[in-house]
Amino acid sequence: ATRRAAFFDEANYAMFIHWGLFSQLANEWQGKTYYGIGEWLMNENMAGIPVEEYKKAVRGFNPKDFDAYAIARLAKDAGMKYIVITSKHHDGFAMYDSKACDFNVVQQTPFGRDPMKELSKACRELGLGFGFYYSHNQDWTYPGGNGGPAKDAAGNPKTFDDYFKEKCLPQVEEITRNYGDIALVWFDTPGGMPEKYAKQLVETVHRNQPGALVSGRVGYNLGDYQTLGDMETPLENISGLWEGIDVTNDSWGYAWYDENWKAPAQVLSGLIATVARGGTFMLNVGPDRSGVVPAPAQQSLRSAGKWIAKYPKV
Ligand code: FUL
Repeated sequence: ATRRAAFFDEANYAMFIHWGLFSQLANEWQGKTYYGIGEWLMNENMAGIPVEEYKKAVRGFNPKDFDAYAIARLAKDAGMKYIVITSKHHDGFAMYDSKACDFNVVQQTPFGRDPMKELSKACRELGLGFGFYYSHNQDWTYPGGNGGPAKDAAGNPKTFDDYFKEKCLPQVEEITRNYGDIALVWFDTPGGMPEKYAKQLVETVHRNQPGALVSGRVGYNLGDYQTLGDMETPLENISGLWEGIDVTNDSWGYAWYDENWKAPAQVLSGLIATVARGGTFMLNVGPDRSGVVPAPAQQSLRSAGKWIAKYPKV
């Protein structure tokens, strides 16, 4: 635990990446734009896309300009120390080569590559830490997942336990075994999921990755550190290990219309407000339809990074 904590304490600035099938839809469905956080597009509060329809969208997923090294270099230039990326968000689509569930980037899209292999390698080569976001409770497309269908394709009822055993746990085994050493697993939105499942996930991560941290959002205070609310800037010192998370514009996942980019000074004020109060700061970017981080976000991060580079760590 000490080794894990030391990493977190020192590497106090990170790149968060929300990237998935939703990035290609970019808040647009059947010609209509839905405003809000892009990765929630299929949810009933936004476009309300039926599961079968959403699954068909994989045919258009081809972010052919994705360049893992370009993203890792951007994080470096920005002064960041590690990258945490969505391996599976609430929509259930795995952005890596998963044997546990075929609703994944390698098996079902024209893109056909495993971008997580590429990015984990690039991070290792450039000396950056690498971690995965994994939505453990919400899964809107797998039967039995929270927010997902209650029955499978054959009409059999499915429970959360089915989803957990068939998909969630096997996928967490995959992301903690197949990508080398990882820095952390960022579970999210535990909701009403029973504690025994959260416990099993924590055990799995720590068994496969003794050096990796588990985010507080795994639930039941079982994580190794606490995360503040989304886009929350702390107003006072907080004790223990904790992180603040924010966006470079308004959405986590890429939204075509969202141009509300933070200027370099805003990026720095979020970082300073968090780090000065004892936390670590994770700032999000959402690669666009072609797999590239939008240019204005790149510019802000790089220009903030130049300022950071001028002041050596004490
Ligand atoms: C949340 C999720 O529901 C959002 O989509 C996003 O991933 C954010 C970081 O955590 O609460």
